[in-house]
Amino acid sequence: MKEFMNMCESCNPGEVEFLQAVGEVAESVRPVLEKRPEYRKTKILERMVEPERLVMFRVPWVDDKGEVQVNRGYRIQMNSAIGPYKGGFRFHPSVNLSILKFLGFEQVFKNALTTLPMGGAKGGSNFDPKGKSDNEVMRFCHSFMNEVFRHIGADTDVPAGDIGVGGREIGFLFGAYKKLRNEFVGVLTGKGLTWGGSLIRPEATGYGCVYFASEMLATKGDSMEGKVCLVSGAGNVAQYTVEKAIQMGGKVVTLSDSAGYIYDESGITKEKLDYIMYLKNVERGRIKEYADKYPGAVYTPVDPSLDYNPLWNHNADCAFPSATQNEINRKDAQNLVGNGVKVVAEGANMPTTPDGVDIFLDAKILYGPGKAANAGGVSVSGLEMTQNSMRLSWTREEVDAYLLRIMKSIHSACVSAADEYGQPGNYVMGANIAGFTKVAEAMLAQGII
Ligand code: NDP
Ligand code: 2IT
Repeated sequence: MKEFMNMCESCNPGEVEFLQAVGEVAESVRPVLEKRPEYRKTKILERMVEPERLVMFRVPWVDDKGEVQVNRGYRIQMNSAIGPYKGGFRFHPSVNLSILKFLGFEQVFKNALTTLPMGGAKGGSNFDPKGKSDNEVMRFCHSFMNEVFRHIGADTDVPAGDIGVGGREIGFLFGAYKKLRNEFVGVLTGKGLTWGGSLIRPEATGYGCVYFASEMLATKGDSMEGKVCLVSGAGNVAQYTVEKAIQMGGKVVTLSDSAGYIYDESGITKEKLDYIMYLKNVERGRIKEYADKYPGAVYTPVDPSLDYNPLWNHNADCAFPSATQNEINRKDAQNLVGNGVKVVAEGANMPTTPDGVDIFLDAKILYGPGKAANAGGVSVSGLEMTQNSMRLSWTREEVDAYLLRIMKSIHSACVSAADEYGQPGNYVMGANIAGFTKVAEAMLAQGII
C-alpha cells in the first residue's frame, strides 16, 4: 500500500485533496485486495486512480464593462465501467485539478452505491459567480459550454450542479448545448421542471442526507425526533437538510457561509428557512443578514487566527457539514465528540480531514461519510435521466419514495460490507468497499481497458 501511495504521489505531485481521497479509499479496500488476487493482478486500483480522460480548456468571456476575462475550464471523466460519466460542475475561485480529481474519484464510488448505472466524473471552473450579474454568468456559461459540449452527451457524460452551479447556471448551460448540437436531450441534470427537470432534484442531497442520518440512528433504536442539529453552509445542500431535519422533528441551530455563521438557539423554523431561501437564492445575500432579521440569533464572523471552527463547538446531537471539503479538522471533531454528538452525516464531499475521521471512528459515533450520506443528489439525477429517457415525469411522492428507498439501500450496503470485513459500524470502510467492489467487478469483466 505504501508503494501504491508513493506511486500516486509521484504521478500527481502536489495534488493534496486528490491524494487525501485516494489514501482513504486505498486504506479501506486493502482487505478486499488481500482477499481478491485477481483485483491486484489486473491493477484495478492503479487503473481507478488514473482518469479515463481529462479535458482542460480556456473559457474567455466579456464582462459588463466590456473587458475580456479568461477562466480555466475542466471536465474529468474518471470511470465509465458501470455507466456513462456522471457528476457535477463546480464554479468557485478555489477550483483546481486536485480538487476536481478528488471530487471525480469520490463520485465513482458514490455513484456505484446509488444502485443506478452511472460512472463518475466532475468538472468546473475557477470562475466565481459571486458578485457577477446574470448576464455575466450567462456569457460565462455559454463560453464554457462552447468547448465542453463536444465531450459530453446524454449517453456519454451527464453533468449537473455543485458549488456555484444551481438552476440558473444549468439553464444557461443547457441552452447553449441545445443550440450547439441542435438536440433536446437529457444531457444535464438539475434542469427546470418545464424543460426536463425532475421534482425533488433540488431537495435530494439534503433530504437524502437526513434520511441517511435517520437510518443510522435507527440502528440504535433512535430517530431524528428532538435532535439538536448543527448544519454548515447555506446553499442548496444546507437548505434542504434544514427542511428535512425540521420535518423529521429535529431542531437546527446553525448555518454558515464563507464569511461566518449564525447560531439561533431557538431553532430555525420553516418560516425562517423560507426567508433564508429567499435571501440566498433570490437576493443572493449573506447569512449575516439572518441575524439582522432575527435578533435572537448570533452572527460570528470567521476568525482566521482560530485553529478550529466555533460552529462545531456547540452542544448538539447531529452534525451535517454541508459547505465544502476539509471544513472539520481534528480539533473540530474533538469538540463535536466532547459535546456529545451522536451522528455526523456529511452533505458536503470530504468535509472531514483524515485525522478528524479517526476521531469519529475511535469514538464509535454514527459517522456517515459523504459518498454514502450525500448520494441522494446524484441518485435523483439518475432518476431525472430515467424520466428523460422515458419522456415521462414522475410525481413528487414517487421520486421522494424512490430517494428514500435508495438511501436505505445505500445504508444497508454499507452495513453489510462493514460487517463482512469485520468492522461493524464503520461506514467509511462499508461505503468504500461496497462502492469499490461494484466498479471493480465491472472492470474485471470488461478486460484491461
Ligand atoms: P452551494 O454553492 O449551493 O452552497 C455552498 C455553500 O457552502 C455556501 O454557503 C458557501 O458559502 C459555502 N462554501 C463554499 N465554499 C466554501 C469555502 N471554501 N469555505 C467556506 N464555505 C464555503 O453548493 P452546494 O450546497 O450544492 O454544495 C455544498 C457541498 O455539498 C459541496 O461540498 C458539494 O460538493 C456537496 N454536494 C452537493 C451536491 C448537490 O447536489 N448540489 C450533491 C452532493 C454533494 P459562500 O456563499 O460564502 O461561498
Ligand atoms: O457531488 C455530487 O454528487 C453532486 N454534486 C451531484 C452530482 C450529480 O450528477 O447530480
